[in-house]
Amino acid sequence: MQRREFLKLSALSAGALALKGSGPAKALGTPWHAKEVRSVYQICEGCFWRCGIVAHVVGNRVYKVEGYEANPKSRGRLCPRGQGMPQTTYDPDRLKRPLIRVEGTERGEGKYRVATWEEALDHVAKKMLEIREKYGPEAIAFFGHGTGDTWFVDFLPAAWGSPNAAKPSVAICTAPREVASQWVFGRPIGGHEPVDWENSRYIVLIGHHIGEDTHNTQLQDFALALKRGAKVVVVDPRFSTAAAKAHLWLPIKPGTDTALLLAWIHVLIYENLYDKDYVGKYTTGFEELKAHVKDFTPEWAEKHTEIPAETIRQVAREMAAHKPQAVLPPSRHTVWYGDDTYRMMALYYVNVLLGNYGRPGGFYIAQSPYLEKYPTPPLPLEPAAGGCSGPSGGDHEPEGYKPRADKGKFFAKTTAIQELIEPMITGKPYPIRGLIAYGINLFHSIPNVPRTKEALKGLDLYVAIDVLPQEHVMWADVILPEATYLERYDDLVAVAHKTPFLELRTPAHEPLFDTKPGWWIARELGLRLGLEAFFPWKDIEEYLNTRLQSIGFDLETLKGMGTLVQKGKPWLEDWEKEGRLPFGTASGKIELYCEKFKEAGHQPLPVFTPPEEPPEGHYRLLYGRSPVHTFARTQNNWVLMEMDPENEVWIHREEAKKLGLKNGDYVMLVNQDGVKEGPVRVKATERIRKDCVYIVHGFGHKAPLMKVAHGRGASDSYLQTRYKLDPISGGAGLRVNFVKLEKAEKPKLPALTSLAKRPFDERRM
Ligand SMILES: Nc1nc2c(c(=O)[nH]1)N[C@H]1C(S)=C(S)[C@@H](COP(=O)(O)OP(=O)(O)OC[C@H]3O[C@@H](n4cnc5c(=O)[nH]c(N)nc54)[C@H](O)[C@@H]3O)O[C@H]1N2
Ligand SMILES: Nc1nc2c(c(=O)[nH]1)N[C@H]1C(S)=C(S)[C@@H](COP(=O)(O)OP(=O)(O)OC[C@H]3O[C@@H](n4cnc5c(=O)[nH]c(N)nc54)[C@H](O)[C@@H]3O)O[C@H]1N2
Ligand code: SF4
Ligand SMILES: [Mo]
Repeated sequence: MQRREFLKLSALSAGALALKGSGPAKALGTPWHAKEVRSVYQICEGCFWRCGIVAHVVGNRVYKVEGYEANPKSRGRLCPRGQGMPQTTYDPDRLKRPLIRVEGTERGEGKYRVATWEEALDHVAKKMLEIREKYGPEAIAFFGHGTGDTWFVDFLPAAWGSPNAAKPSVAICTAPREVASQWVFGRPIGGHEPVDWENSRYIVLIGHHIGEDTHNTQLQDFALALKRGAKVVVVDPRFSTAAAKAHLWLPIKPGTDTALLLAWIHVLIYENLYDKDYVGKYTTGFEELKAHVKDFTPEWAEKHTEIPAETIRQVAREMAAHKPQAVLPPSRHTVWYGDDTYRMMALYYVNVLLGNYGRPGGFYIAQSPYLEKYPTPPLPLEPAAGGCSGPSGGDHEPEGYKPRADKGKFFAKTTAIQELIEPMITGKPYPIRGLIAYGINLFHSIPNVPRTKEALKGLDLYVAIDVLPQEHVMWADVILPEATYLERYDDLVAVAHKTPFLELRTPAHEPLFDTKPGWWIARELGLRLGLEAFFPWKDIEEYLNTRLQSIGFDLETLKGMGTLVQKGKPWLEDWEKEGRLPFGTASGKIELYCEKFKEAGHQPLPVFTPPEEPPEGHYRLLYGRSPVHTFARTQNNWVLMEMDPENEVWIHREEAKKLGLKNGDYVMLVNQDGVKEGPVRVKATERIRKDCVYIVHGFGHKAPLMKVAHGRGASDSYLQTRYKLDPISGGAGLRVNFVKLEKAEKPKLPALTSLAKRPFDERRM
């Protein structure tokens, strides 16, 4: 490693790792930079782009992480979050030992005693078995997110026999785009959006705020496309970072994108601008679509979207002029207004009319790398949580097992995490009495927090497996502190991509304190639950090695290379050479009309429903990302907080003036149900429409033990007491909440610098 490079970075991270402040004076040993530096291949856990990284370690400290050149997710670079993430491991506030809630105290009081792992796991297992005895295995729900969720939401519930396993990254994120993609193309979009940025000449972003949404290589690709001269159009009620780079910004009225997309379909078809050969060869249902959009003229769309008809027409013509190298990438967070599957269908149809799916400059065809599971006896249930599949027929329901508690509420097979809260309260359709929460932020990720709190209060068992004393964690009966990403192995990560690949997480050092990796916790729990047949491996290295042997590989070799890239088949051409098409739909083609939706009582073609208007004096609450934070998981990381210490509420300058507010003032946000959040700083700007306000998600922590995060900014989640269920995908539309602004005092908070300097004391609880 280059010493200069190392020092450059360590100037940032050595400070971050609180080297100087580690307690009372100690005799000076060998300086860290004179010791042996080890380097291991790791995977960043800063977000779910999951960049391959190299961690440089001295003793029990990672001093530097860098992007791994050979890894397709990072290509040698990291986003700022990835650079700052190691601080999580050395956060003085992190969870350090298993904790059991003090007997006689209520959930939410936050009174705990330290326990051994033995005692904590025995306690959890005993309670789980009692619940199963009384109500059946389905009465325990498993919620989780993160690289380790494979153990807790995929494997353990399937072995245990509960179909109630769910991730917020589905029903509160990707469900509409995945379900629509399954029905239109018979393929998923998947974790890595298969957009061929490299060859794209005309890019239309709907919402999708790349630049604030900083998925590493996606942002790199977007920047390179701009550099190559691709034209960019951004449709957003807010002048986002991407809009600032675009050739055209369309400040659409929130919630009316489907009208815009239908009008684009209209222009492409009725002005004969679409790719006729492509449509003829690869699609079914074109005539139905054509008839459907007959009246959806740009003039019709103008009334709803407030975008001039001429502009709508002009963009459609420009897209067509660049086809097939014109693309409308799907955004990721697609749960907006409750009719989101239709919006995503319409978005895919525009792409198809441009002839870009499976063609350079459009979408490539992503494939998963090949790898076998570790051999175990057949699991009683199929893992349910990742369920993003569209076709809803044939749910796998083996005899003796109940269907998921949200079944029948919507059309697709997707698990709707927010719909599993209700049975915890009402006992309907059957009781859910226990919850295992792994790496999910119950109060920041699931809408209607009061309801979630009510549900937690009534449970017989609530276990949190986490790394931080987040508010919801301090409600649990038993808190199991996981080792952080840098300290553990996880299962192999298999990424569907243009070049499918596998990546490995190797521990950089031993877990600090009395923390344990997720695989160990899951296995120890499994053994106590009588599930030993499903955990036949003795440790994780044996498990990983056996899986790798299924592709003629082994763990030692992968440890030395981190990422294993396979060959893909990205273009339609590649498939046609083999005499087949990649579409997994019933017809084997791209479907522009969905018979199955019709049979189920939905519309077979995308329809537009105008959104509800804000009540008098209220604004629609929009939300998004900060480039240096991830959800509500990074606000206790002072390295990142130094760059962005609080969120702001964006409001149009004229609206602010009307309310007597100026830049830098503080307000409370009060939602339609009277819930108050804040105080939060005002950003009066021309960069947003007058009918909405905007905040970054993830702030407004109410967890006193998270000393850096506590009390800074406002939470969008607490203001989302309402959501609108997408009846097809089960997605929870969150943009149906309204707020007004009330003047408030600037909060008095300790300076961040004073918090950053706290010692990292290994003895603290
Ligand atoms: N730095 C960072 N990056 C992240 C994440 C993170 O936490 N931090 N999270 C990652 C994850 S999991 C996800 S899902 C993605 C989310 O990021 P995206 O998928 O890009 O999210 P969107 O919801 O499409 O984008 C939010 C934008 O939508 C705009 N918007 C609001 N309402 C409307 C509307 O009605 N119409 C239109 N056209 N636009 C509207 C908002 O003003 C905002 O600019 O980000 C990913 N990247
Ligand atoms: N209001 C609102 N809700 C949203 C969104 C929004 O924008 N606004 N976004 C939605 C989207 S797109 C998504 S993908 C989801 C994300 O949903 P989550 O993944 O639930 O979001 P986070 O806030 O990152 O919460 C992660 C939790 O895992 C813990 N954690 C971090 N690292 C580890 C680890 O290594 N091990 C363990 N065991 N725990 C760990 C954190 O302390 C935290 O408690 O949220 C969705 N919900
Ligand atoms: S995009 Fe950033 S935070 Fe996400 S995995 Fe990559 S480096 Fe980490
Ligand atoms: Mo997401």
